[in-house]
Amino acid sequence: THSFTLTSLSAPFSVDSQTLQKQIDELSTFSDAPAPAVTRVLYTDKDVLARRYIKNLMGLAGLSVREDAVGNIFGRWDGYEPDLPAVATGSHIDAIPYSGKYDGVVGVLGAIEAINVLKRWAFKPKRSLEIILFTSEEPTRFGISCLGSRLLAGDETLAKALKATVDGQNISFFDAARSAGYARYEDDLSSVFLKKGTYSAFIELHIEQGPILEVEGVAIGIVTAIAAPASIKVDFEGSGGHAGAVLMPNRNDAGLAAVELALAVEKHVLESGSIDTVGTVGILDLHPGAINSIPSKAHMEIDTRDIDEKRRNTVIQKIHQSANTIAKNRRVSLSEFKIVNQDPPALSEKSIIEAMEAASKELNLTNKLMISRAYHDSLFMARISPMGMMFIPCYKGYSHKPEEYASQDDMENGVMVLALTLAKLSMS
Ligand code: HGY
Ligand code: MN
Ligand code: MN
Ligand code: MN
Repeated sequence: THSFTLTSLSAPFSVDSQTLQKQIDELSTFSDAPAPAVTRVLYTDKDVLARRYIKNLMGLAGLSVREDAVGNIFGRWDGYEPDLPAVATGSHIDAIPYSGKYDGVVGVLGAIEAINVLKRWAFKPKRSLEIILFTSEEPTRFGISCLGSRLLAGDETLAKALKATVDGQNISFFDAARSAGYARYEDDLSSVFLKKGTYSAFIELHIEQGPILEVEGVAIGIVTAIAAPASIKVDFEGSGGHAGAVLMPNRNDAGLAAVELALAVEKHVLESGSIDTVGTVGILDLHPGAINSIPSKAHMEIDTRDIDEKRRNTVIQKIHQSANTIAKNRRVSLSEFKIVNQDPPALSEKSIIEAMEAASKELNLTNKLMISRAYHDSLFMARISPMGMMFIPCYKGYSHKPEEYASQDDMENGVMVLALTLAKLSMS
């Protein structure tokens, strides 16, 4: 389906992987955690510095840069048929607390380098090529994952909810956005929604965040589907009291209710009967958080996913039932049980998978089809555009921690496949 190949042009087709590595290292210095950890949260000063760094590289690559009301950043290379739906690629540069410097970043800096590869190759795009830096993929600040790509995909509920959303320091979404220079003129975010058909394809390069490619010695992972994520916020409340003076029969310990529910999450996930069902409690706050005070409030946030949506939804129902049972048995109140998001999985477009396979073969790179257990902005871009994703190996599959690492060679392979796939899709 894609007649454009590596031999269609004669100029050198090569990645400047030294410069790419230098850029990865430089970007990682815009962080609120000491190296080698990276923390870069939406709309913070470090995030603004990192955005400036990326916009500068987009400009140097000859791209025309625009930003939308929430800070999704677009770098465009006009094709010779500029009215055709463009081909887009991109990822994110926000980093959860104490994480690594490759998650998301490889798909943004790698995309800019892919554009430079194509320019050095004297490629002329038919369909315009556009790089998207999604304003924030991680849920860190406002508890909403893929905030930028959900809005690009036209999430009206989210656009409304953001008017009443505050972060952990009670800063409103709009005040935070304005502090970073966004959302200055409008509280109505529908200007962010992309029209369907804006793109003929959206593809994302990302580290695998799993061990399979490294263990099997495969250079490129070609994603066929992205697992269905869900997150739940739960609050238990009890009467608290003195840790010494209140006798056990008279206690209603909110903390113990929360930890019992955390173990119930594990139980319900394991009883799903599939290795593809996962769940954890990544946030557990006890109030007042004093050793000798019985917790009067417990706030917990649950992340559960599965490649099978129905199976995942069954787990959520069981967790909800357990929360009610535990509250009753322990005489605490379940003051909040809020499903923050419960998203369907996304399937990759067959013709994009084929283009990626063809590109990998022409570059003599081993490749394999696989699912993505991590979610990505591609999960939401798939709602408004044919989608594809490719992975490169990362050290022991580590991610969301400072030991996260991808080798220069693996990044070079990923950028070559990305560049050649973009060329094929642009000429299709
Ligand atoms: O959590 C995720 O799956 C993504 O890496 N933020
Ligand atoms: Mn991540
Ligand atoms: Mn990511
Ligand atoms: Mn809460």
